[in-house]
Amino acid sequence: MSPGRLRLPDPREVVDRLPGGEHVPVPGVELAEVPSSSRLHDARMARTLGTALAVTFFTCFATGLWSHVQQSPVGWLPLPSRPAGLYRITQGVHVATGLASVPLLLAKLWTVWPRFIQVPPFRGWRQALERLALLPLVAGAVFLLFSGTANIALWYPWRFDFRASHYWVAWTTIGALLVHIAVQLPVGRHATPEPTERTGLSRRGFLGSVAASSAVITVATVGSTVRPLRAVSVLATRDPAVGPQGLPVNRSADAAGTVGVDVDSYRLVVDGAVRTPLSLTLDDLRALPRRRVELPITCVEGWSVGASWSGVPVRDLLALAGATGSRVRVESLEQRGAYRSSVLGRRHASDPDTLLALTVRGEELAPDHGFPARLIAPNRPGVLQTKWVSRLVVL
Ligand code: HEM
Ligand SMILES: Nc1nc2c(c(=O)[nH]1)N[C@H]1C(S)=C(S)[C@@H](COP(=O)(O)O)O[C@H]1N2
Ligand SMILES: [Mo]
Repeated sequence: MSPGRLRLPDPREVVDRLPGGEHVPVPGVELAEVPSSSRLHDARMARTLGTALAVTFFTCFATGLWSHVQQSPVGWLPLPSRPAGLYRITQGVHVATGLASVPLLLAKLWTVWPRFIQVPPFRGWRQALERLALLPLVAGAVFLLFSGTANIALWYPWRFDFRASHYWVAWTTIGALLVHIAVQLPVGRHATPEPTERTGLSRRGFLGSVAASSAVITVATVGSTVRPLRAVSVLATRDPAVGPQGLPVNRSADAAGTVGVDVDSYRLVVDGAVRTPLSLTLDDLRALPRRRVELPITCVEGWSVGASWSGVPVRDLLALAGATGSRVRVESLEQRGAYRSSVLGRRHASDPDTLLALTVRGEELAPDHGFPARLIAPNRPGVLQTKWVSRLVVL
């Protein structure tokens, strides 16, 4: 380094400068001196918080992609219907790790902020690249955490499609994160100067409060899916025990325009790729052999609740109609609305626990839960558990 290009501080002040003195393991990636000498702004702190964030972000990314393929299936990946509670776990983990990332990200930005204002902003092309990757990384991380939190809080302050934007920003953020890690990894291993300053908040105290904030956020929200914690989950946007028949409702029968279904004229139609199309009255349907299953409703927005359902297995209806196809489009009485129909893949359509449910917790379905019949299938996001079902089209 040429001294003329840097404003070097007094050597006594740079003992724990970011990220650590004279270690220059990768040409051009040496991290510049910054005007702060606190141990809370040093490379070790940045790396500790960065490691925690990498864990939560990769977990969010993996579980998010998993959620994405449930709703936008790809041909080469047949979706399993087992284990029955898998999606409940992956989506619960997605939302919980996402929310726990909020204090981590704030702490990380606070730790590294002196580097954003350092002069010169970068030295060499490697550091320039690293700096450039920070833009999509920071902007993307903030966007994901903000849009995700707003989504589960049922606040939609945007005009764009949440799923599409959250999905593509996730890819760019993870790409930028990989670049960031690739550049920082060799630097980090060498930079471990012991801080000299002993005043103010200690390293342990700072990390402890960040960890405590994450823990409080988790406990305060995870009760929307971990039922025993519902009483202490004061920030949870859903109480999994509140709603008709003790189950929350996202879209009510009123909102869907399916209130007061005429029981006499109701028909369940099974057609499409079948030998004998069916048109069953509600009494016909009720007279068929039923099965009872214990399955959760798992909303993509992070709440979930298990219940016992009984109804007619979809595969029995397909057998009755002599289905020649293996996938099924489930259609609702609802006329408009993004979730008025869903498709059962081969494995879900043939799973004995995939039901056209007629009861929940021993009672006829409440209108809000899909009276007279609703789909309930194992390992499936709530958005695809179609309510007020009136037609199965075999594909
Ligand atoms: C507070 C943090 C977060 C929350 C509350 C959150 C919430 C959500 C929710 C509710 C969905 C389901 C959307 C739907 O199907 O309607 C979702 C999907 C997804 N999330 Fe997050 N998220 C957060 C952070 C992240 C992060 C950090 C990443 C990636 C690094 C990520 C990646 C994804 C992906 C890839 C999907 C699938 C999108 C799709 O279906 O097309 N999320 N998230
Ligand atoms: N026809 C129809 N079915 C639907 C929906 C909808 O809007 N329309 N919402 C879905 C969503 S997002 C969820 S989480 C579940 C919730 O089921 P519940 O209201 O019985 O708890 O229903 C699903 N079924
Ligand atoms: Mo949902």
